[in-house]
Amino acid sequence: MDTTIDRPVSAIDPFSREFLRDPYPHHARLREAGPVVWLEQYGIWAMARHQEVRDALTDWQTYCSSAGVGLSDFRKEPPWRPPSIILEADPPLHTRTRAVLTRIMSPAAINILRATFEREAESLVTRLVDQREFDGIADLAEAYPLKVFPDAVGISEEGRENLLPYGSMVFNSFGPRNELFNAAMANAGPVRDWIMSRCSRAALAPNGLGIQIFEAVDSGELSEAEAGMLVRSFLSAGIDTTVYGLGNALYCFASYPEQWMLLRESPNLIRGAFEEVLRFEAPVQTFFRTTTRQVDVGGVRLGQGEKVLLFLAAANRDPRRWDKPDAFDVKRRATGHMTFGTGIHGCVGQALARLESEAILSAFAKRVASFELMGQPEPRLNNTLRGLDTLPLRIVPV
Ligand code: OVM
Repeated sequence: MDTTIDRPVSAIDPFSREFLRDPYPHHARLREAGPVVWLEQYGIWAMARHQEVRDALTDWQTYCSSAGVGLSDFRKEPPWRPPSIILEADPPLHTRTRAVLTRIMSPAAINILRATFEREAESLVTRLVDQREFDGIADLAEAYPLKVFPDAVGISEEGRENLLPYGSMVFNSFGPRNELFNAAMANAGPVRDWIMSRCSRAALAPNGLGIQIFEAVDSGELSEAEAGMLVRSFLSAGIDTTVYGLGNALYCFASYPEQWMLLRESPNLIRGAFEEVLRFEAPVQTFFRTTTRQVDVGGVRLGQGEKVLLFLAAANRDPRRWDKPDAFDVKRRATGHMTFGTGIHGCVGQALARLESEAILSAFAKRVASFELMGQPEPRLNNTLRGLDTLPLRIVPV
C-alpha cells in the first residue's frame, strides 16, 4: 500500500533574476526537497529529479500540454497568442500535426541540408578565425542560425531581424508576467505581425521546409490554417533554441580548454560533445505540464488541473542519474539528458539542431587550438532559456 506523505514546500522563485543567473544551487535544493515540491509563491508543483521529470514527460495522459506548457493555465486565462497546434496540444490533434513535422524533420530529410549547412559554417568560421577576435553570441551563435534556418524554411531576407525578438517573446511567455516578460513584449505587435505574414503559402520559397508543410494540405493531412500555424512553430522554436545552444557550446569549450583539446584530437567526439553541452548547460531549462487527474508522486498527492514545472536542466545534473554531474566531460554518454524532452513531445527539430552544432564545431575543430575568454561573459536572462548575451572570444589558431 502507498502511504501519503506531507508535501515538501519551497519558497524558491525559479523566475527571479537571482535564480536565473545561477540556477544550479537552487536545482540541488529542489532535488533534495523531494520527488515533487510545492512552490508556494506560484501555487504550482515542481519536479527536479531525472526519474520524475522523465516519468512526467512520458505520461502525456496524466501530464497534458493543451492547458499550455508555461505557467499560464489556458483553461483559466486567455493565452497571449493562439496556442501552438503541436507544442500546446494533446492527442489526437497533436498526433496529426506531429506526423507531418516528424516526416519533414526526419534525420534523412534533414541530411539533405547537410552540404549547405557545412558550407555556411565553413565560410563563417573561416572569417571569424581570420578575424581572431569576435563575439561568440552576435558573430556566431546568432549569425549562423539566423542565416541557415530561415534559408532552410524558405523565409524572405527582409524582416529577419524580427526572429530573435519573437523568440524572446515566446520563451519568456512560458514564465510569469514579470519584468522579463514585459520587456520581451514591449514591441510585440509589429513583431507578431511580421511573423504571421511569413507563415502563408505565398510567402514561402519553393523547396523549403515551410512549403513542405503546405504540401500536407494538398494531401489532406492539414487545413491551410493549420499549415500556417506549423510554420509559426518553426519560427517560434527553431532559432533561439539553437542560438542559446551554440553559445553555450562555445562557452563550455572556452571554459574547459582541455575538453576542446580532446575534441580536436578525436573529431568523432563532436557529436557526443554537443549532447554533453545540452546536458551541462541546457539552453531550454524548463517546461510545464498540467495534471488531468489526481496523481501520486512518491507518496505526494497532486490534484487535478494543477501546473507542474519540469526542471529539465536539474534532471540533467541529478546525481541519482549521473556520475560527477557537475563535470563537463565530452567523453561521457550524455544521451538521456532531458534538454530535448522525451515522449510524444520530444524535440522534433533535434536532427536540425545537431546538424548545426556539428557543422560549426567541425569547422572550428580544424582551425582552432583554443578559445580564450577576453572578458566576463554576460548572461541573457530569459524565463525559459539559459544562455549568454555577450561572449568575448579570442582564437588561438592551430
Ligand atoms: C511552437 C513552439 C514554441 C516554442 C517552443 C517549441 C520547443 C514550440 O510554437 O510550437 O518547442
